[in-house]
Amino acid sequence: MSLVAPFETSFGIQTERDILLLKATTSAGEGWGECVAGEEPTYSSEYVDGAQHVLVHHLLPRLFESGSLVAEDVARILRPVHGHQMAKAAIEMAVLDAQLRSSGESFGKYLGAVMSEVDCGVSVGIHRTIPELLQTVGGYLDQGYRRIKLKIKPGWDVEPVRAVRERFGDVPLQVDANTAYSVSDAEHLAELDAFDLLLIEQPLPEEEVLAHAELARVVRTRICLDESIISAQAAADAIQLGACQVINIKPGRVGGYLEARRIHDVCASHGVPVWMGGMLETGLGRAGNVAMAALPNFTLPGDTSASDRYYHRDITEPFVLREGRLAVPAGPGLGVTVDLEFLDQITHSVETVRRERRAARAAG
Ligand code: SMG
Ligand code: MG
Repeated sequence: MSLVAPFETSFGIQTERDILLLKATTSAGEGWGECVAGEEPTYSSEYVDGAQHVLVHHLLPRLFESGSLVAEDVARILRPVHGHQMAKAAIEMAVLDAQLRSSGESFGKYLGAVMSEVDCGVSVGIHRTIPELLQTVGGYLDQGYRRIKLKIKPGWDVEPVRAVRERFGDVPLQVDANTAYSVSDAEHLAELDAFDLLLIEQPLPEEEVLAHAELARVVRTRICLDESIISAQAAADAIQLGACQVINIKPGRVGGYLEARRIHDVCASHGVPVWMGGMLETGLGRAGNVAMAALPNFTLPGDTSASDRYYHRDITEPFVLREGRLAVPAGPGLGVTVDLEFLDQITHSVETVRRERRAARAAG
């Protein structure tokens, strides 16, 4: 799917998403999962073709071998396979959707949502010039977004932040470096303290958790971790080390909505606020993310933007921004309907993986 506008981060420019969807056909009914891995392994080590491979050859066979299961079993069954959180998350999401569609419960209700709509922010990519950036930010503010996140990298940080502050006053503002700095940049990053940012997201490489704690002693602005937080254990460790004061939760990055909820709970118990990240999801992933963003410790606006921020046409009914908020779907499961005709038009390939019947296996 083509993006409505190119999205540049410190690791490259994206103009489209090659999207891997997973449809689970279970005894309870059907459910959908969206794999958030990108085309290239640049945000993390996962990428969409690799995710498809590991799903087909390593994850789904294990799932099928385990016999009858519920969504709450998926992570444990897949644990022997290391990593591949985005692929695992897609399976768990599809199984959970099938389960909840059949029981009539919404994702929000199941996860523990306490709000019927959520405050939305928008993530603004690196632009060629500051006037172009200001035009984009102004357009999003006119649409009602409640928080702006600027992507930064060395050479595109203090000046764009200053320009946005000067033009748009005290709009809630934060930055995301996607690991582009090193701890020796601490003094430079501290220059951002002058702009009263909500947070600085993932300034250093994901494995450099201790260096984030060191950075936090030099920079006054709160440090938020994204790429580093791959599990609830990683979240607990990072908090204890003083490496972050805020956490960005992305279900895909941590193996699914159930682990994401554990991170929410760990953070809540430590008084650490969280917010919902985004991976340019379609209406499917957006539905799950918006539901999760309605949990009580999601106290900062998320990268849960409206469908038209990403795609001219979504594969579900579009999510529309109203007064800077999106409504949490209330219907069973994800609560959105896939436009199968449109999906069919934009689908490049379909691969079906079936559970082998025991008789067939016995017959060789
Ligand atoms: O979904 O609105 C969105 C994108 C939010 O900036 C965003 N995501 O590191 O937080 C992040 C990036 C990673 C996605 S790059 C494809
Ligand atoms: Mg990020």
